[in-house]
Amino acid sequence: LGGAIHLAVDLGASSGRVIAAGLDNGKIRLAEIWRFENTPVRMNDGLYWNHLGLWHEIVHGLRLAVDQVESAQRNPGGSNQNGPGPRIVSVGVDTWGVDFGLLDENDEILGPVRCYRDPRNVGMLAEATQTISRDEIFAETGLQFMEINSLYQLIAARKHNDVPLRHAKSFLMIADLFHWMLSGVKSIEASNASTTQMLSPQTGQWSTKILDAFELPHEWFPEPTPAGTSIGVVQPSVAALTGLHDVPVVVPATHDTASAVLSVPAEGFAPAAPDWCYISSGTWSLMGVELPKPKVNSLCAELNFTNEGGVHGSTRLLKNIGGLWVFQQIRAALQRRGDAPSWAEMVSAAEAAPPFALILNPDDPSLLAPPDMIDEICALAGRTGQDVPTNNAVLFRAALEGLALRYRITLENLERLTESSIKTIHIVGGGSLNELLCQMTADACNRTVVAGPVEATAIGNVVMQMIGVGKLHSIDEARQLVRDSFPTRTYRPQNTAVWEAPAKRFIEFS
Ligand code: LFR
Repeated sequence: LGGAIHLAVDLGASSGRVIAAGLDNGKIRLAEIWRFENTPVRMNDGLYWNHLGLWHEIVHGLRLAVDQVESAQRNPGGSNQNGPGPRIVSVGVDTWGVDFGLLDENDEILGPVRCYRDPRNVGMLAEATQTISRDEIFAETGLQFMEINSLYQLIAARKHNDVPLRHAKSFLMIADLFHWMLSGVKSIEASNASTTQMLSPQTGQWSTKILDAFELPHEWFPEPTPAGTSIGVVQPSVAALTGLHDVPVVVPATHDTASAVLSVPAEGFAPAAPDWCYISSGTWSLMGVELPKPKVNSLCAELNFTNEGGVHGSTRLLKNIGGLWVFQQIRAALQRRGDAPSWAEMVSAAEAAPPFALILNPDDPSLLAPPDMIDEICALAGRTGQDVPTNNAVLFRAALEGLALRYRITLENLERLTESSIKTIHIVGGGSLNELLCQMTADACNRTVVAGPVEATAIGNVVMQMIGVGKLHSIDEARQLVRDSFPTRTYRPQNTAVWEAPAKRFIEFS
């Protein structure tokens, strides 16, 4: 890579990366500098993120990036030898939503950071609606009801008389926490703030009604910062560790889903009547449309869709679907049993397995954080009167078919909500590489699927930094660049009729 380089730290629920990105002949080029695991840690009854371990990996990855750039400056050569030498011009972090850290009056982090699958959140939605009704919460926030949302995590903390909560003076979402570690500047980026269920989708500001109802101090929540803002430069202590001297910290759309949707290679930005939808496919599948404004109405509440804040004032009307989590956790359960199939082996076993031997709803609450996914699926099969799977291939296939069936229902509901007809489904993220799942999606939904780019979250992070430094000027321009830079693969519906009966059974079991 030559010329201006942007460093994207992209943290997902199972791994993190430091990626260097730049333009080469008018195309984005990405170089993965460092990849590390991210695993929630169980301690006593709680589930946490190892935020210091993550920070350690981030610093290491940034140092490696600087080393590589410096070595390229010393030894110009390679594909960009005629262009200017490489130089790092910005850095930004995107992460999953809803989780947060708290700082005390001295700006010290208070305790470990909780993971959204922490069991203490269970029951907190019911608890919240004793204070203010479900309808009112929805009218204020436009967000789908999930007990993982920051609001319910805060209510859980209050109920447990949590010491960090009692001493808190600042609230930062996970990406903000890392931006603060990088720059020393506290800010809350808008797209991630919108996942808290404490923000108004209409104004983009914190909801006074929600904060007051739950006695959450307004001072914790500064005005949300728009994506693309330069909040400062890498602070000297971090520059000493990484070599990133005076490099601006440009916050991207810090919610990974917002970044992923930004890099969907579709034509147009936030159409009022969308004819395409997206699935950001990873640990979760986030399926929805991009709209010019939020849709906070009774149908949306009934179908439990969410209005999350996107870039440049757009709204992501979407549904959280259990995603590849079930598939990943089946593998983790097998690993504990001493068996470790590769992803490719799991997918080919699924392909060869008999179809629809088990109908599995990936959003069954029992699958959110079970101690052992295989035991839980077997128990769920029993509870729904289905044969308990006796071989692994049936489990693998059920995890993928269940997703495709859920996509089918979500698509119908999206069309009802937006009163438009969706012609194309864009699948971005890691799941876009799963050919079996892409074809199942095309068949179950009877729509054309366009798969790719796989690196959607990192690409969205990078293009927003490019907008932030003035290299790109609009979302349309960013998407054109994504289209020019990354190939996609198209899947046409083939075998659609066989999905009719399973779709009916799926609704019975859900
Ligand atoms: C995807 C994601 C979803 C959010 C979930 C929990 O990685 O960010 O958008 O609902 O993780 O944070």
